[in-house]
Amino acid sequence: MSRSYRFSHAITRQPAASIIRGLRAVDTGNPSLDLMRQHHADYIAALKSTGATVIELAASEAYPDSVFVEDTALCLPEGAVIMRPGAPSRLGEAAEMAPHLQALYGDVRRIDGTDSFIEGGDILTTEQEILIGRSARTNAAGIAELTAKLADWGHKVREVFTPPGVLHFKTDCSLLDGDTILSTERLAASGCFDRYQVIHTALGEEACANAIRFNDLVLMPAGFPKTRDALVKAGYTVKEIGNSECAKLDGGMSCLSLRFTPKP
Ligand code: CIR
Repeated sequence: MSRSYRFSHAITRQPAASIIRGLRAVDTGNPSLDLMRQHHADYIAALKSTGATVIELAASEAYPDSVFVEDTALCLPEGAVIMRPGAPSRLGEAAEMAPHLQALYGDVRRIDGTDSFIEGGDILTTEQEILIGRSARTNAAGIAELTAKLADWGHKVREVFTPPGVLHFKTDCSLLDGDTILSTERLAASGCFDRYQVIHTALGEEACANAIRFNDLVLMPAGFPKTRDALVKAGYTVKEIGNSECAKLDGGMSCLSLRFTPKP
């Protein structure tokens, strides 16, 4: 079926000038907005090159991290669920995404429990199940609420753990195809991917674990040659995208889009 990596649509949002106030675990300097815009354009061009429709939203200055649209929603074949980000400065971003998904989907639900926090970066959808990593941004109440809200769509949800000090579950892993995950060794060591084939990021290249399989392409951040070569050798068509500026804000390939095939 390949519903976890074949998509007709993506949504992106232009980086805002306020990105210099974006959240980061370690301050390695502010990103260059110009270079980030160039990388963002390359990213959108790569998505479009697969035949997908990309809905490009305008920058939202009120939300410095709003270029990282993935955290605002979970998009599935049956419908979409609006998240409730655990970062207070990002809470309002989710509501801003809702009307764009409502325009495309017949069923849009919301995480709305006041104790529930959950961000899309902690959710990995595979062909068989939805893995949700508990993290500093995603708590047990958020996972429980999402699990309940997905029940009638028939998805199997499995709670896993984001390693300490890692922003999101998908900071350390990506889906490559129906059976295969790209993962850092530290995350795979937790056993969460024991039922999958795993390709490890090369030692010292852990920062490229956040890639995306999008139709026939694997988009990965540029500058990680050993892992790139391993993916090419395994038969994937790899497209490298500059990520130096988003990386300063702990962002990678998955964060920059919502990927889905809407059901009206
Ligand atoms: C944040 O800390 O929320 C942003 N600076 C980075 C979000 C990255 N999103 C993602 O991994 N899905």
